[in-house]
Amino acid sequence: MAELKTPVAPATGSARTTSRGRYRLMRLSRRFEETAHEQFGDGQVPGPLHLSIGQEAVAVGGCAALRKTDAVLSTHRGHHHCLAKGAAPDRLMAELLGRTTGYSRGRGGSMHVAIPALGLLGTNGIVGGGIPIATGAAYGMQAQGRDDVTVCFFGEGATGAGVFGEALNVAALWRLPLIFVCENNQYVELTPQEIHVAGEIWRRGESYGIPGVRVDGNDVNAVADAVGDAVARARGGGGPTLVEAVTYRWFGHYAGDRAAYRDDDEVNAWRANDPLVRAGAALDPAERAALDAEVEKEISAALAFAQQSAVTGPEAIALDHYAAA
Ligand SMILES: Cc1ncc(C[n+]2csc(CCOP(=O)(O)OP(=O)(O)O)c2C)c(N)n1
Repeated sequence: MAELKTPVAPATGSARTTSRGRYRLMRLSRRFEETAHEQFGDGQVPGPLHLSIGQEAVAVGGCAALRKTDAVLSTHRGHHHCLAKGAAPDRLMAELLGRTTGYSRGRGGSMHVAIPALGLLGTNGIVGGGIPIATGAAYGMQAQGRDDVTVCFFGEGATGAGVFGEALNVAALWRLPLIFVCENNQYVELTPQEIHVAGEIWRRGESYGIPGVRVDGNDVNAVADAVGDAVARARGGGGPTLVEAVTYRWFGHYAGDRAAYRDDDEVNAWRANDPLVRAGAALDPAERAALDAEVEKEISAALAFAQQSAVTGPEAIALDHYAAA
């Protein structure tokens, strides 16, 4: 099979540091997922789909201070992390639709996206699975004498995994350049967090000497400031930080879950606290409309690219197992 030639469009510079850039990326993420959801409904997504709609500010704010050479570890709910780290929407859409031009040649779907050239070291179907990988990535950066950092996104459900405690210990002991970002969307699969999570997440690092902070995860600037401070400290050798960003998952756990276990009033209150609307309030309405129109074009092009790409066949299974000698 020919090598993929589609250029990667990294989100760098003003894309994540200005109000305009942050709003645009959040809008891109929102429209990307709405489009993927429609495709899922049409039977075009051959795999599960977990939507992060309502949580865009955590990813965009969380990646705002990052360079291409910094690493990000994502989760099963990771489209927004991928886009915020610079993934091209066309190749990401192609992955979801099982096409040969997808980031993993259409073999993995949304829970198996890795883009090493952009520092995106993987979405992950194993709850908490990104945490040890992030710890290793941060150790590698430190061992190589680089001033790059690793940001590890995970849900509040993952804080119950044993590996979280192990990672906090090692990260503190070795002062690793690692930022733990707990994206607390308040539901762990189909049950509210109160059933699974004891104590205060942002204080979990206290006894290890890891500073922690809780932020409004629907305020992109608040997330960017908190994670930005942590990134600056990590780059300077100051070690890890734990950031808890409180947000809300608008849709069910997976596409198809009608989330009947939630109260309408609760959902509506969180929808009224839309992080995208809040980010857009900083812009002139005409500028916002122009950005929305740009995003619409980009999403249409991404979908067309995916739809026009070849469907991945069984022959792809044998590719990429060994590095070229
Ligand atoms: C090790 C492991 N246990 C259980 C599951 C099944 N599972 C998938 S998502 C999920 C809940 C994750 O909750 P959270 O970490 O809060 O992330 P969110 O879904 O809220 O984004 C569970 C239990 C899994 N994928 N991996």
